[in-house]
Amino acid sequence: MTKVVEGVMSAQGRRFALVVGRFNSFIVDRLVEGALDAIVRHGGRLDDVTIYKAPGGFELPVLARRVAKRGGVDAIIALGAVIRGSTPHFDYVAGEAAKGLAQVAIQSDIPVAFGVLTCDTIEQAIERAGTKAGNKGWEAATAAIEMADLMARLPLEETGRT
Ligand code: INI
Repeated sequence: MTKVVEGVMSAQGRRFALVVGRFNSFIVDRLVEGALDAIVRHGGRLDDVTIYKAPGGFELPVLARRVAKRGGVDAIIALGAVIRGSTPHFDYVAGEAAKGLAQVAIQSDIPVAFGVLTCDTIEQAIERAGTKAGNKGWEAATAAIEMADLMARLPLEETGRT
């Protein structure tokens, strides 16, 4: 029989950190609401969630790295909104946020869910922050919940590797 290992969608007893870029806060605040709602609806407790706020998306990787290094969290949920302007600034901020957050997850062994909107227009961001296209904060939180459970099923001690 083939063995399948996957996480279940339960946040019960799990500790989460939200690392949040304050830039475009009118959008990002909706993502935070969505993420907290997803955690609670999956059995998690608001007391087990800490929200860390940075100026913008560019700062999220270093903040997530510090949070991961301090320990005590089962998954990190990165939330932000990068909206394209008339210069290439967008590409640098969005690119560094995505690359940096992926690096933090790989290096720290703590799942980092990517709930950073990268949109061409404010309308696209609004659509993804609790309106037509759902709430990407909610989606990121569900990925974090699943990954936290999955990682708990894969303890390093079993193999002795680090
Ligand atoms: N930060 C964002 O999170 N979203 C944006 O759309 C954005 N734009 O467009 O400039 C943005 N810039 C700030 C950036 O993240 C840093 O905070 C800033 O460059 C200081 O390091």
